[in-house]
Amino acid sequence: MRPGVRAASLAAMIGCGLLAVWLAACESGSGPTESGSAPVAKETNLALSAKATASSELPEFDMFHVTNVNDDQPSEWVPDRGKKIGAWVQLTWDYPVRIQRAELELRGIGDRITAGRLVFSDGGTTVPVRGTPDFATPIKVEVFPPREVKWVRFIIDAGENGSCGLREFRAFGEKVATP
Ligand SMILES: [Ca+2]
Repeated sequence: MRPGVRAASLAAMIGCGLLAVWLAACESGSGPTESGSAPVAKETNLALSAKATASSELPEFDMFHVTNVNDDQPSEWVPDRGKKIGAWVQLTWDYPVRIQRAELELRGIGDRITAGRLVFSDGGTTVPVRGTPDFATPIKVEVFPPREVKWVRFIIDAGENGSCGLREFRAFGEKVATP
């Protein structure tokens, strides 16, 4: 083989080698990939479309209204101090909803709810609610199996300090399709 032809063949072999390395890198996952880029469905907080009612509101202040539990803001609902145990807050919809999870965001101060329960308009089993170790962590409640209801009520059974209340009462799920 003449020197010029030999050099051209060598260059072609090196080129093929580089191509093989690049292909191997792609196959091993170190190259560009689209895995993990699928969009994640966002949960719907049904509370934002519900009407909120409560057993009471703290009477001596004009800022702890029940409508604060589903406004997606740091505003707070606080029941009457003397009626803390057994106080309740309820979300009601004009249409049936299927609830699979609830979340209770506590007030950002030391008044901590330590126990409670969820009751539903279907009259079925009560779902117990246990408090979190600190008031900064929202209480998450799985509702399994999901409940098809028109309202859900959270009842306070125990709490620390005098003014237990909630920043937000969230209910995640979906609107039930009606024929
Ligand atoms: Ca709020």
